[in-house]
Amino acid sequence: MQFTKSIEAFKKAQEIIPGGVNSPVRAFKSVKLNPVFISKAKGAYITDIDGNQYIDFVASWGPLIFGHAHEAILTAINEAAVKGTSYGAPTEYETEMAELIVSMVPSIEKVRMVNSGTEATMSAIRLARGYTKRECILKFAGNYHGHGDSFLIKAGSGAITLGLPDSPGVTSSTAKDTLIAEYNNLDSVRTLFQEKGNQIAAIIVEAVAGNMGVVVPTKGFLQGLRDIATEYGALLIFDEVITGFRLAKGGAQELYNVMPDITTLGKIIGGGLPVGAYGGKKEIMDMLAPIGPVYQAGTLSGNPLAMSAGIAMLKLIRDTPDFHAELERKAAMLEAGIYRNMEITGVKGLINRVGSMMTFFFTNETQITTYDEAMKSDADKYARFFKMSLESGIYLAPSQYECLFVSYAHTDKDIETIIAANLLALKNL
Ligand code: KE4
Repeated sequence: MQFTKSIEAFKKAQEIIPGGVNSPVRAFKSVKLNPVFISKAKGAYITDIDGNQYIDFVASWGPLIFGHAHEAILTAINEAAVKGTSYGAPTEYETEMAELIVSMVPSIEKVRMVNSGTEATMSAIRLARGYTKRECILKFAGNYHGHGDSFLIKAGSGAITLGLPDSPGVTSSTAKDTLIAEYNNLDSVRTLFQEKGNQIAAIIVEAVAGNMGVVVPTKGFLQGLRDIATEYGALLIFDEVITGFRLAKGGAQELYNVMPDITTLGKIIGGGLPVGAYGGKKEIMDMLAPIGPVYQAGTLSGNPLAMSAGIAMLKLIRDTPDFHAELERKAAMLEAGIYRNMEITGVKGLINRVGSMMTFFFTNETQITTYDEAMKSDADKYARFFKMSLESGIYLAPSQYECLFVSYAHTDKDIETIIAANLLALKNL
């Protein structure tokens, strides 16, 4: 493979865009490579501007669970676009989207659309603070909830990838209101509540963590959070921006049968267009302007293009028979193949997986259930693995601390291809 055009394009982009990218993880910094610039994608495949084609396991970081340029989604966008792209006035698209979300996500009675996962989580904690009249929020080291100031303390995703878990620009007065606990450690949560329980507005958690690599909630962890929040009168917020609609029609809350007070959504509900949402009980959501005092607004919130794409996507998920079972089958096939490859090559590692989201950690640990265990992974080995995978036509997340996503568009042959490429890469690590 050659990357001449991407190298040129990156050089040019860096002159006028900070780091040459509009989101840091795309810069391929932690895998020490020039990022590939994409020209097109269809189904499970993505093509860069040098004409190299890859099987895509990033899926635009999760949204494209049916693969790229799905006919039903393109048709929906086109039908909406010819009638105008945004009105700044209510449309029936928004009501239809809200009906779909309420019908599929068990804890949501009312929902507000925004334009990104970050906007959803920022708004959700403002709502929780307004509803409880408390100021602190509790998050978990390694969890990433977007780039809102309150979250950029011990954050995951790009913040870990680039070694920047805390960000300059976040004021000390903001940071003091964010309490940090350890994922899968209920004692660390209980201790903070014993100290500051009556000041904590909400716990916000990735119900299945995807931003320190995949870390699965241990038995009782999510229910434990539910019980502690209820005991102290705090709200429980499930950040389901990744897991929503991916792990089940009703996301992680359906899979684990634990009901949060507020759920944040994004990615999949936009069908690849910019969308976020947050929803919960009527009593809480009715605190929002214009009926309540908690303010939140957005010029393009609920715009007809994003709504039409998201409605088409949610209907595909709702109406495709055995949709999640099929994702599970393919993802399990991939996991088994990689474990076979580790047996053959003697490479040490482990996979954390729930449904179609997984992470292959290069590690000597026998389990990874906490941030500290995840941080022991060998990011340099991952970088070498990433490069060999890319050159074999496999497009993975350019970071050890992200997810590999299996989509409905991946065929069994695609899974066999990535398993073969994985073996080749492990043999040459
Ligand atoms: P956005 O603002 O990027 O739409 O969503 C923020 C967000 C919120 N919550 C969770 C659990 C998330 O994973 C995200 C964003 N995910 C990252 C990748 N893990 C987006 C990729 C990027 O930053 O470019």
